[in-house]
Amino acid sequence: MSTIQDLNQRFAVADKLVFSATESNMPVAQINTRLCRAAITLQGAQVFSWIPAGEQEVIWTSPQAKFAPGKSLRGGVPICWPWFGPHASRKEFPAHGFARTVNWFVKESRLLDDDRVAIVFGLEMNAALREMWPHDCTIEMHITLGKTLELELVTANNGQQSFELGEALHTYFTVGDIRQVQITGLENCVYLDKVDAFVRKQQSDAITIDQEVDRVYIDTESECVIHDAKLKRRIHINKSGSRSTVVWNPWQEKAQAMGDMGESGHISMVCVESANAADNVIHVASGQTHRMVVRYSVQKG
Ligand code: TA6
Repeated sequence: MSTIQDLNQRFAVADKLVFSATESNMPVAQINTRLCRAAITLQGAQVFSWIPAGEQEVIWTSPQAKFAPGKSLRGGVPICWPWFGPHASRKEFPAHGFARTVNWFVKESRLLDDDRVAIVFGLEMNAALREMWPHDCTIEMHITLGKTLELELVTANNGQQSFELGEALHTYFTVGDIRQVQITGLENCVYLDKVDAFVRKQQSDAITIDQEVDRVYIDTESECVIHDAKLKRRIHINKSGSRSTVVWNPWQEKAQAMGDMGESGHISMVCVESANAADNVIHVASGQTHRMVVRYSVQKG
């Protein structure tokens, strides 16, 4: 793994993108421009803060989040890849795949003409990872940070065989009070209700949350909007190359059992995840490249 000095020599952009280390010695990319402030751990290529100019924090990271090598970080934008949820046949493999708990490397960084910062991360498929995922493929995460946050997860199949891919950008959003939030964009969609034995149901109205919610909405590429009455803002989520949207809030009891959600963490977060899961896992043929692109923006009111 590169040292902080090495990262700064090769990829820092003046004082707008610099690399530093957490107390636990994990490298972090810090972005500070006239458009936004943000932070990304190289472990998991995981954005864990994004504050567009004039806004409050958009991404929720638990006050109890553990920045520890090899451990998943509670909050931010965990990358679930190459499967979502438990592995289909090997229960001992990590939930949501391995991409979120291994170190990624920086491939490229750039300051764009309009002052956005673009960073490309790659993941080295070493022998241990190949044991869990024996496919010849390349994965990249392209992150572009400004008044909007754009994330592109690119999977290329370089092998002779096709494979099935499950994935999600498991984004935790900050909300003022989940009991005063509505999520629109999934009306009329079918979802698998994970808190009711995966029974298929249909969403009728906007989503409101006052208990545990864990749903995989399928066959939807719609824009979702998080309407936050307390923070008086709307977070827009636009996507392409993603046919599922997952909505999750563990609510109080499960949050407490998790141990890293903080005192009343479930009140101030909601996950709205752009995914390809369940019915929508992706068949990536030999030589094909699959791209999931997600864009977040914030409006007042
Ligand atoms: O995306 C929702 C979900 O799959 C839930 O079922 C819940 O367990 C959550 O992800 C968190 O998973 P994690 O492995 O990060 O604790």
